[in-house]
Amino acid sequence: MDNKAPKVVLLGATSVGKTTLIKKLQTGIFIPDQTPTTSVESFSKEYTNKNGEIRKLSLWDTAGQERYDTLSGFYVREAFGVIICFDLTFRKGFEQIEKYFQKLEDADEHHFCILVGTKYDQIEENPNLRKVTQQEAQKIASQKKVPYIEISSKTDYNIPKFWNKICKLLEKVLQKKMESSLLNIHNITLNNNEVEKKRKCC
Ligand SMILES: Nc1nc2c(ncn2[C@@H]2O[C@H](COP(=O)(O)OP(=O)(O)O)[C@@H](O)[C@H]2O)c(=O)[nH]1
Ligand SMILES: [Mg+2]
Repeated sequence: MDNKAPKVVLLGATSVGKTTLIKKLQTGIFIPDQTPTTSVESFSKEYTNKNGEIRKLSLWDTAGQERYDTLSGFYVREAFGVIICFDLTFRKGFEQIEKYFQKLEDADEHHFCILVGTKYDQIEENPNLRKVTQQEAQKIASQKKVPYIEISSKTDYNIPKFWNKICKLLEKVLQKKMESSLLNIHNITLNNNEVEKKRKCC
């Protein structure tokens, strides 16, 4: 575990493919039939930003079962980014994504979020398996003001695009955090100067 790299947390119901996606990003391989995640696991991955600087982000896998909800909430609070996953072939799971969006209310002030529809390969193989249309997922994403992307860890569909997207979103968050901490330092300096002025005049 890398506690220094900015945390990006994956959320979503059991079996949507969170662990498989993380392993795919980690190894480049689709490893089917992951053992169910029962705690929180993480791994760090490097990326190069547009200025050519090498940065790291830490992806945190969570368990989808309700009994782990408090635990995942704890990680969301510290997260710089949240990836909400749902399975494109499982309608009921999609109907539950609101609860993951609600967790964001507890998140750090500056964070990003992205909505991800998983297992696109199954739809490519058999379009009848699609249980959530692109339009309705896009509509929810637009309402929540977050990007939406459909991916497949199995065929690699949109995986590089997804990875680039989260790196860019993280860069924006880091920029905002830097600006806000500079602003805080500026405010502290201003306030101190005010105190200094008052002291001098009294
Ligand atoms: N066809 C297909 N199956 C997937 C994909 N991603 C995950 N799976 C399968 O979905 C099941 C649950 O995946 P897992 O990563 O354990 O889900 P998690 O509970 O969200 O971590 C496993 O059998 C995976 O092999 C995908 O992109 N395509
Ligand atoms: Mg898992």
